[in-house]
Amino acid sequence: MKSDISYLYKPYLHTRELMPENQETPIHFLNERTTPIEYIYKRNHFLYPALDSAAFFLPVVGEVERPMVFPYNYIKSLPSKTIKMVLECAGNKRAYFDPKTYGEQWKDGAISQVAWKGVSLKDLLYFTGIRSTAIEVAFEGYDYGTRKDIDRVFPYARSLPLEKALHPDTIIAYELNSQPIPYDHGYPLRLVVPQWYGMASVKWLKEIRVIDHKFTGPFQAIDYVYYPNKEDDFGKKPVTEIKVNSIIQQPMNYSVLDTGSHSINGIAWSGHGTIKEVELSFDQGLTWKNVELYQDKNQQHLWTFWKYAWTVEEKGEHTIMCRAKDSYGNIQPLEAEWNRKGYGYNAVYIIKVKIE
Ligand code: MTE
Ligand code: MO
Repeated sequence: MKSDISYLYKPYLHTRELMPENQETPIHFLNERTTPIEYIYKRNHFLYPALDSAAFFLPVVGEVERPMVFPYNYIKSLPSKTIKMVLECAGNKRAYFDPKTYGEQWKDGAISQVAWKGVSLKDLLYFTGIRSTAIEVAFEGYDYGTRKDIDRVFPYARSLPLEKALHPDTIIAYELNSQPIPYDHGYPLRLVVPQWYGMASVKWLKEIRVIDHKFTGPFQAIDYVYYPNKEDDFGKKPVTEIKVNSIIQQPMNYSVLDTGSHSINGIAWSGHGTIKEVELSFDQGLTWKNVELYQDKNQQHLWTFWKYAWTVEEKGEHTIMCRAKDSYGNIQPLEAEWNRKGYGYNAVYIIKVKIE
């Protein structure tokens, strides 16, 4: 009799750093539409913050008509919105940049697909009103720390231009995958900004401040900026929307396979529109074959699963390339746009397999 030992087989997060905690989703081994909470990647700049009861009262201040403090329970009583979306770190795939760039050497797993429930930020700002002087909204988290290039203790904080802050899908979330947001993902209240890389979605919200100037905290003015040059800051641009991207989940890079038929499958995503096409090339990019896409009716903010049935008889090494195209015509380039801090890597995904 065969006994079922499948319970022994399960993936784990892949640790890149422990303090602060930075861990990848085991993305090659998951096919759920919603990443289970224990497999959601973690990206932290500081140690976890200590929270007290003040964390259940969210102040909205600055260039507003009526500064207010919103209690957690009151926020939960307002009309809610659920947003299912890709959460991807801007540093995802940094390890593939050539020349190498400093920072966490993320491979493919600084990405998850999650469901948030919360209140549109614009609904809270409706209560406070906004002065005509306002140009941005700044968000501060409870976590803080120091680092060598900055001579003060500073919190994790970022801003959004007014237009993005007022978008109905920009929410103050209190649930993740139908439960209160776990502590490590931003309990009790978290800003959630679909379509933008993860750095925009500030965890452990302490304060929201409407401001009449450009926010210049380190996580806005120094980090999360594309610097195209090695030495100078010429041509710098802020990191915002998620670029069109894809991975082959299976087979794994450098695996050894039998001749015959194999399923090649993976995911593709974009912060700009939806995925329109995923293509594979078996001849170094000379010709491309369309693969089958598996999409929901409302594919907005979600990744697309794709699959291709590959039959191979020729033994030896094979290169498989994968690229996605979104509804705005953005397509993954052969070479990623190199930048000093290693953000937004989205070159064509390439694996090699050996057929024996
Ligand atoms: N918010 C706070 N307060 N502190 C942080 O370090 N990291 C940001 C963002 N929000 C961060 C934060 C970055 S860079 C990413 S990619 C996401 O949170 C990661 O969210 P997660 O840890 O829930 O996956
Ligand atoms: Mo990130």
